[in-house]
Amino acid sequence: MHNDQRSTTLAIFCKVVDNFGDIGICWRLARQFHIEHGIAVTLWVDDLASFRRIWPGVSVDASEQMVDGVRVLHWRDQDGTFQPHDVADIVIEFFGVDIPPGYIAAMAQCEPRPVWINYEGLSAEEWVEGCHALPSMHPRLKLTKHFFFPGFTDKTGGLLRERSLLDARDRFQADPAARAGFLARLGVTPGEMDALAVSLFCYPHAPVAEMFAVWRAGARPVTCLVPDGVAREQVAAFLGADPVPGAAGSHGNLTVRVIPFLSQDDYDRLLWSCDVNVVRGEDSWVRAQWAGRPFIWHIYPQDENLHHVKLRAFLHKYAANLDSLIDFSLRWNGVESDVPADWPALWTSLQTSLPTIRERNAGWQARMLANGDLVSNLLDFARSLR
Ligand code: TRH
Repeated sequence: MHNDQRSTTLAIFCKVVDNFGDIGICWRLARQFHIEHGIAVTLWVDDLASFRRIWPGVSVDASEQMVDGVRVLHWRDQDGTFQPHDVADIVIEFFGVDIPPGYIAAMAQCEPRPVWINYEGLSAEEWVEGCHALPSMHPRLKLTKHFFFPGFTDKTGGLLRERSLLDARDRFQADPAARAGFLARLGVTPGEMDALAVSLFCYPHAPVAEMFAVWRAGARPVTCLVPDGVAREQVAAFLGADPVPGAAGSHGNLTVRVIPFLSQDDYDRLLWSCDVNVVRGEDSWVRAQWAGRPFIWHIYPQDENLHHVKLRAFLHKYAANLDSLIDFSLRWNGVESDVPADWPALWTSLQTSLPTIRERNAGWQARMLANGDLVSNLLDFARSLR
């Protein structure tokens, strides 16, 4: 961004919601800006313990630390005075978090002004295209921020995807020994690997007990791999034991195994290894799309069931005519209907469609690839504003 020799600087402000929401996306953004574009990134984050869960190299006590080349600052409060030289060339506020007022005042003194981005949530709704890249003037200061929306079309910011992601996935998926070795490291036995493998990452209200009952009574052996802390109550009830990593139990045709909470890179390997992935929120949902395996999305709940609108918008784009996937996804997310959910029938129908869903995913990926990757798109946009 600058004409001098120093690299572009970028700051991301991230507040963790509901245990560890949003740090997943912010950390992925930070790493990619740094690794692929040589940008000096500072990540401000309020909850280092949550951050550490997805990236074990993080120290929870440090007010400032370098993590894989990214400067991480513990964002404790809104205090502090800042000078223009403290301000990054590009400032990203994540999901409209309030940047400290002193930092904003310093932004207004910079010449030229930094590019100020409000990074929004991913949605397949039609209105997103109309709002992507819109400016918003600061009410008092001579500053403008711009909305940046990830999305599924070329009129949005696209999806997060690292340059080497799909090659790494292809190599892994072409190598059965890599899968076997990876799963063995997580404690999965050879017998469990031969069953239909399902990874489970969902919010606590998902109908997990209902699915466990279906898989247990089903004709086909299922291994369900659950990272530590996910669906804790339902997993404990199934196992009849504390759901700590390494705990496993089988009833009928279902084995449930608790695995450690993985680093983001290993979590990708888990998605690449499984036949079906249950994912949630935003980042794991996008990773599941790139993994190329059938997935069920558990969307983050919103007031007045607004999330059901968002869910339907995605299913409309992604799963048109795949009724089994649509029906299962709506029920998994608590969309009510006149009749109670028939979980055995929903699963049987979904299972029959798995090969079709896999094919659909390949076409979907080709379309998403054509939109470019989000980080490159964001940088192009930022450069166009300077
Ligand atoms: O953390 P989430 O629940 O995120 C959500 C969404 O961003 C949502 O829109 C937001 O508003 C809500 O937070 C509060 O789920 P998400 O986005 O999938 O992020 C989880 C991250 O955890 C993701 O980067 C993958 C990572 N992960 C691991 O690294 N290891 C694991 O073992 C698992 C299960 C996940």
